[in-house]
Amino acid sequence: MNYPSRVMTIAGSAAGGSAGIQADLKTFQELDVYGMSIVTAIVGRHPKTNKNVHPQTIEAIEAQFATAMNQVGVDGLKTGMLFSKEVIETVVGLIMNAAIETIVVDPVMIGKMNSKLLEDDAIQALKEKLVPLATIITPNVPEASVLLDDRPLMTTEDLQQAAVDLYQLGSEYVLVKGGRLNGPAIDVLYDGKTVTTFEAPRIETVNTSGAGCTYSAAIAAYLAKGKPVSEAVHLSKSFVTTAIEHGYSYTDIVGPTYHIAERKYGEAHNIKVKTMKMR
Ligand code: PXL
Repeated sequence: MNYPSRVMTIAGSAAGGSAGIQADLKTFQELDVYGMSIVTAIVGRHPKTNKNVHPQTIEAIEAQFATAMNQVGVDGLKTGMLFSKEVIETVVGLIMNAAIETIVVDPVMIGKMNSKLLEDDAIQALKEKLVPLATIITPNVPEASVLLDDRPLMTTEDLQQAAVDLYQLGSEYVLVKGGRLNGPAIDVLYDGKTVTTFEAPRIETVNTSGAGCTYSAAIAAYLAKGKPVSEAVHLSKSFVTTAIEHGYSYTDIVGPTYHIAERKYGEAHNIKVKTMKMR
């Protein structure tokens, strides 16, 4: 058989189309993998009540998962917005039952519009139950800080130490993304022995909505296609950097990245990669 690899996202629906499952599916399509989506919550601000997170029932989540597994099956998985402890525990059960091995956990906590995408009492379940199943976790600076009990993270050296410490939670790899620091966007990958940094130039834009979703979706796609983790991160960093470079906005609200950019313009970003052994 020569079909595209199969990648599933378990995440929230972001109505504006820039983040969440919408960003994941656009990324999967660009990278020529077959995308499936399990919606955990629908994010959309109601004009009157301002309520903006509409969690789905456990039954709905399980039914979607069963459908995708029966109809297609899976070579790789990414998780995004999971919202509650209950959903995390459900997802852990589903992953274990299905014996899924290639898992990218993007520990989504807060959206760019300040939507709360993970409840406070869910953080412990995320750390203790889901992260140990992960091939790789991909926290940004605020997420890494929360996972380390509110440790301040200001420099690339802080991110290296954070990656080393987060490795203790039990994932095979940790990628701490430095895009929120000043200067070049330097991400730190750790596998228990070696720290690898991936550096892209800073792109002056506000239109980065869904960049983190896109990055972790790309990593899941490349892993499902059989790339080793470090190469998957390298290729995905280039993919997301090019998408950010060509980001745009239709309104005065932070806009999406341009998922098509790398293919359309045929330009892969030159990412500087450095490795060093840790003691
Ligand atoms: O970008 C993080 C994110 C993830 N998932 C969903 C979101 C957002 C940001 O708004 O809405 C569903």
